[in-house]
Amino acid sequence: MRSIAAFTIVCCFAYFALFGGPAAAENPPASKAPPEALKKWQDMRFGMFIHWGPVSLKGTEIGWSRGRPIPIEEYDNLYKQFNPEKFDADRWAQIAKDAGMKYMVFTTKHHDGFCMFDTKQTDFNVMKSPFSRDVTKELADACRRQGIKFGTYHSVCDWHNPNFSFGSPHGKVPNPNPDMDRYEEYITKQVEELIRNYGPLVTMWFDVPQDFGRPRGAKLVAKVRALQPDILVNNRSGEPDAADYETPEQRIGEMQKKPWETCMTICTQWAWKPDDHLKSLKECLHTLVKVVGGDGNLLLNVGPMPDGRIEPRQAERLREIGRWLEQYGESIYGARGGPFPRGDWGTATHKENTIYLHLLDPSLDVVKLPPIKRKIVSSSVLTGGSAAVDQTDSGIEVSVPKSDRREIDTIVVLKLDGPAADALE
Ligand code: JFZ
Repeated sequence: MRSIAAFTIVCCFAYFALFGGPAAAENPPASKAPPEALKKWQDMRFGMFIHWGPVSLKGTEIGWSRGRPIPIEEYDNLYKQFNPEKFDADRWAQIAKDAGMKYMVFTTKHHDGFCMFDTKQTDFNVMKSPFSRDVTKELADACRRQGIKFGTYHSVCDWHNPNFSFGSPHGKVPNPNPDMDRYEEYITKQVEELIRNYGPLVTMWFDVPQDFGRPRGAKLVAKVRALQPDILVNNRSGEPDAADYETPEQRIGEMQKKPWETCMTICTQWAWKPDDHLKSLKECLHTLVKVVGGDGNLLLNVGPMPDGRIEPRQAERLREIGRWLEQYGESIYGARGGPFPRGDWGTATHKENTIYLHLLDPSLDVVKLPPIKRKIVSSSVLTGGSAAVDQTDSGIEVSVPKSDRREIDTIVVLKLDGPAADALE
């Protein structure tokens, strides 16, 4: 019984840490981003997440390794050695572009409180490191040059700031004299700096509000929207009802009414870790296809090295993804999920009168799908070869000769006599 109780407590901590505490009845209705801004973001489908900071010098997890295993004093002084001389914002933006990523979200402050931008609110920032360059500004400018939208990840919890309720390790140590009103003022001023000095931003990606609370979260989001009305805000400000999108983490989200974005590491750690396990091309592409098949976006994370490079093997994996998208991106960009729900056979995306069937299991000789109320007027195989497609009132059967099946994804294109969006009976 005790283990069940303990597990329940951990889940509650995790939920409140991620999304904030219980609802406050008096919360005003939350505003949202304009539909056209949301559609532009959804059409992009694929973005680069970057977790970077002086902690890359230790190769341990950003925020979470502060205090355990890295002593707090040592962790907080890492910035005094931070000098990523090989940092080249244009090269990072080029790697994102070559990967087929349409937007970038960069950690301007993680839970450790260190600011990777030229903030006037604290000296605990990258301008005070030996590198003394505003890497956020350089990245934002490089993204604009490369036609990539730029957004910021800004942790709500701040385990370095004595005014926040909790500290390291893991945000589980109550601070002796917290002042959340002063902390709210601090983070609000930083959010204003980010939007005014680095914007317009595609998104403000908040994280781990802990006990910041729904009223403060709602005020913070209202401030963000007042500064930039077309910005997208995620569901981790403290007020999840103010969110434009959900943020399933390290997992493929489910098809749902609310817009959503899976955030996932290309390795296992968010920040750089030597010899970390790198996901295969198949894992990365299956994740992307299944996420879009569920009508979500994928924010795929890299953790750059302490010398300023994105690890060459991670960059190469991203280039492989980009080469696949160059050939088959029409089934991803601007596509919506469905109309068929995902199955062991694979998943479907669609646009106007077209359904893209992503057949992800090459061992299947026949894929059987439920009936649709539209007529299939033609079919083809985007990945090459041929497919037999048989439509009856009881369903659709698709078979691709073994020689035409692709190891990662065989894409069968169905052209319909009407919109694909509501084709399912
Ligand atoms: C959060 C961060 O903690 C993590 O470092 C990374 O930035 C990710 C994108 O977002 O992930 C969390 C946050 C809270 C919990 C788990 C993962 N939790 O409370 O269990």
